[in-house]
Parts: sequence; structure tokens; C-alpha cells
Amino acid sequence: MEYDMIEIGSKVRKVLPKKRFWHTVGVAYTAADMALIFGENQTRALVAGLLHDCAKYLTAEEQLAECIRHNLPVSEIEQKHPSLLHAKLGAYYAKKEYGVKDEGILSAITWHTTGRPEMTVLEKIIYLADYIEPMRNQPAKPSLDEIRKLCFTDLDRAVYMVAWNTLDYLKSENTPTDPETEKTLQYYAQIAAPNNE
Ligand code: DGI
Ligand code: FE
Ligand code: FE
Repeated sequence: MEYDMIEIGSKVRKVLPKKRFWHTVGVAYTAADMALIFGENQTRALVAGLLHDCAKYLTAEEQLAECIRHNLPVSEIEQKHPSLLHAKLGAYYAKKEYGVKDEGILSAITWHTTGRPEMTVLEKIIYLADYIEPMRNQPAKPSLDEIRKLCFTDLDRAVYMVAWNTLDYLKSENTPTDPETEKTLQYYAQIAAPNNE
């Protein structure tokens, strides 16, 4: 195995709060199961899952400061809602502090919060596993268990459902949405929404 999962897992365990660490483990194993179904490499899925929130121990302000310090681009919405930055900062740490060179793993970490149009299989898997891992229990339409099943049968349809629910939630909270989140919904609605919607 190219990656030492025990080493990576132990290191994230040290930096992340307890609950966040176990969420990470849930994402890793959910992603590895989905990888098996959809012909993706299970090790890549485990590594991306374990590291997807590795910058989440920092406050929003610290994430912004870290991005500026490392010259990572910060968009207008990220400036206003810097907690969005944990995704691209996480990819940066995955590379620099955990030695991940696989660009596919790094992009799955980068896009796990907003998604994007035309995601790779690994990107879709991490985006979805983050939403459905067993410890999540947010309300969703259809139910979270229905979406969980869809994640093992139809990735594009599942991305559409998750993007729809995410935007619905953000709008209900009056939280401004990242244009990438909007683009994700538009794209997956086009290719995977049922005809009657
Ligand atoms: O890091 P997690 O909590 O596991 O999950 P995540 O990376 O999907 O982040 C979820 C948070 O990100 C949640 O509080 C909503 C927020 N978020 C997702 N899309 C957008 C967003 N926040 C804003 N402002 N705009 C978005 O488009
Ligand atoms: Fe996250
Ligand atoms: Fe997460």
C-alpha cells in the first residue's frame, strides 16, 4: 500500500477534535465502500476521506490567515465565509504535511464542500460520503437513508439530491451561497434530475 493509513489516521486524530475525527473515519470507510461499487481505488478513497477535513481544527479566521500566508486564492464568498476555506486549505495540508502527491485525491479534498460540475468519480464519492456517513443525521428530502441508498446506485442522481438539499438548507438559513455550489446543482440537475422536476 502506497499510503500508511495508520500513520495518516493517527496524525489527523491528534489535530482534530474527537467528534470531527470520528466523522472523518465515517467518511473514509463510506468512501471506501462506494469506491468498491464504482470501480475507484479504495486506498485513494480512504486517504481522501481521512484528510478531507484535516484543516477543520482551525477557526474560520485562522483558515483565512493560513490561506493568505500560503498564497492560496481566496474568493469573495470565501472572504465573507472563511469556513469554506477548510476544503482548499485541507488539500494544501494534505500535500505539504501528509505527503499526498496524487492530484486526484487533492482535488477531491478541494471540492468536497461545494462540489463542482463534471466531478471525477473520486470527487463525487468524497462529496457524497461527507453528507451520508453514518453519524450524520440531518433532515433531507427524500430521507437521508434514501439518499444513502442512492449513493450506492447512482452517483450523479445522488450529487443532484445532496446539492439540492445543501442549497435548500443554506437558503433557509439565509446564508449566501458559493457560486460553485450553485453551479454544482445546475449541472447535476441537467444531467440527473428526474424529468418531472
Ligand atoms: O466540513 P463538514 O461539516 O463535514 O461539511 P462541509 O465541508 O460540506 O461543510 C459544511 C458547511 O459548509 C455547512 O455549514 C454549510 C457550508 N457550506 C456549504 N456550501 C456552502 C456553504 N456555506 C456557504 N456560505 N455557501 C455555500 O455555498
Ligand atoms: Fe468539510
Ligand atoms: Fe466533512
